Amino acid sequence: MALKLQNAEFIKSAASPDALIYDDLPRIVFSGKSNVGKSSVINRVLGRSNFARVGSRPGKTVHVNYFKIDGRAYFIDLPGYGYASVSRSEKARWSALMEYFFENTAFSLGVMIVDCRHKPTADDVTMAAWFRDTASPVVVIANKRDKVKNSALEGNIETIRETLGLGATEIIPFSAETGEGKTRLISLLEEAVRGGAGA
Ligand SMILES: Nc1nc2c(ncn2[C@@H]2O[C@H](COP(=O)(O)OP(=O)(O)OP(=O)(O)O)[C@@H](O)[C@H]2O)c(=O)[nH]1
Ligand SMILES: [Mg+2]
Repeated sequence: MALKLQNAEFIKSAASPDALIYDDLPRIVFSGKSNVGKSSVINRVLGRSNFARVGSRPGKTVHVNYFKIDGRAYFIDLPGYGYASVSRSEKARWSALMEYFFENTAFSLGVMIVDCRHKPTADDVTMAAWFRDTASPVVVIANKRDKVKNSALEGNIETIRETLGLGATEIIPFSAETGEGKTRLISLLEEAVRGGAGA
């Protein structure tokens, strides 16, 4: 049965490990640096204009946001990283929460979002390694593709692949603005949910 992506509800924002959700529903995890477009990608996939909030103050909240999709899966919007003016204590809180999350959370699909225009940052490289260590399936979204010339696309995708050490991991050129890449991402999301629980 197709996943009714419009049927999405916000469940909660978890600020600490004890607030993370561990039940039987499959989990799909969205991660990327602050302002890369995590919320915009989720909104595009759900066909909603501002459901996962598109941030006006990037990097401000260190929360793990849970959305329940069609009563069948969670989309998890992880807190962004790499925002320069975040305080040292907030950065420490981010690291502790993310370390706990990645060590204790099994998921059906990791959706790692990077900026199609730029070489991935050192933080992106760390995040890619965390995903790799989980051994869960991962797809990389090269977002903001609308801002990249066609002639530069292939080279940028290759740079992303090499910098993150992705091997054969799929990279989808994506635009939350135009919807490019959405059909492919949705088919991977459907497959992940059909595949069952996070474990
Ligand atoms: N041109 C273009 N702009 C985009 C795209 N995706 C996101 N944006 C813009 O990038 C900015 C950040 O988007 P968000 O979705 O809030 O990014 P985020 O990763 O959720 O940010 P945080 O939650 O603060 O970490 C917004 O101004 C979006 O409109 C895209 O594909 N193309
Ligand atoms: Mg966001």
